[in-house]
Amino acid sequence: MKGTIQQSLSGFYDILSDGHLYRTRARGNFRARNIKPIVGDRVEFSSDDDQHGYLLKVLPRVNELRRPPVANVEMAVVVTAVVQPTMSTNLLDRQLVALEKQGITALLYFSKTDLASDDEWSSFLPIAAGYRDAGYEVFAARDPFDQQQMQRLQKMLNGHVVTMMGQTGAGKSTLLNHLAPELNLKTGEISTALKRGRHTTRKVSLLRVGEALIADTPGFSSYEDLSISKEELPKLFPEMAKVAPNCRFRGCLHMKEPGCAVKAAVSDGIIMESRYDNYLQFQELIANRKPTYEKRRDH
Ligand SMILES: Nc1nc2c(ncn2[C@@H]2O[C@H](COP(=O)(O)OP(=O)(O)OP(=O)(O)O)[C@@H](O)[C@H]2O)c(=O)[nH]1
Ligand SMILES: [Mg+2]
Ligand SMILES: [Zn+2]
Repeated sequence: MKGTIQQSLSGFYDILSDGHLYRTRARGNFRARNIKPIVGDRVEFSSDDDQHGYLLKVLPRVNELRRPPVANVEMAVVVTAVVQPTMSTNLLDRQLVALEKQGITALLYFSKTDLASDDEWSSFLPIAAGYRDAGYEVFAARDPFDQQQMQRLQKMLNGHVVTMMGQTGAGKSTLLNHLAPELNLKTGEISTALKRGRHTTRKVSLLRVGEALIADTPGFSSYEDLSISKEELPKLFPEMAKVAPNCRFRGCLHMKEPGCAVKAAVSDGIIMESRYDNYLQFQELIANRKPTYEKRRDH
């Protein structure tokens, strides 16, 4: 049988298969082969009855996040509050770059839209449109829990392993509670889910939200260390990558080069200025962190 590990706890692996949960133990020499099954893993298992069984084989991983350890994450819901705190497109773009780097599809959900004044809302609208034009799926209804929006989001998540991302207090748990009220997640306090602290359990689990499996966590904390090369960065901005073939020079970094199609697209209002500014700032970060980057690359 095949399934997905939903939870791992002291030697047991709970495997979800066709809506059924099986509590299994690993059989065979996973440790000797240096394989540690983690949540999100697609696995083969045998079962003695409709509740128990043995984990036999971990199928090849598409990707693997370290913190928290989750395999095969295909999607991330990036939750960003439009107000409270003031929105930072810089932080959002960092998260998007990190996700692009991992090959994870980002869905942009904007929370606290109900708290925005009419003025704040009007200045937010072009930002939402900009991300949509950049190629991202955007969820930004005036009512953050608008039923149609919730249905559209749930539909996109179904069948996938998903991680939540976003600043603390952005509204990740709140959103999940609206998608699946039975979860009853704690909100309004720092979440300790999946973090290995002194007082937290070593349990790592994915939540069942409709037909999706979701990690309620910031996901991975690679915001600061963009271990990305300067040549790679422009490829992680999809809207820039799209027009880059029209730049005069191949390998154009869209900085000082003449005949740059990206800069032209920014001037023409086709690419968001904030995205381009953040791009330049990330390039600067990369330039300043070059030694660290090269060291890391060795292992
Ligand atoms: N009015 C309003 N309040 C919201 C919205 N989203 C979240 N909140 C409130 O913001 C606070 C923080 O929300 P949480 O869902 O706990 O935030 P979180 O992203 O899970 O935070 P961490 O678990 O610490 O990472 C809570 O008091 C929520 O009720 C929203 O869309 N509108
Ligand atoms: Mg939370
Ligand atoms: Zn260019």
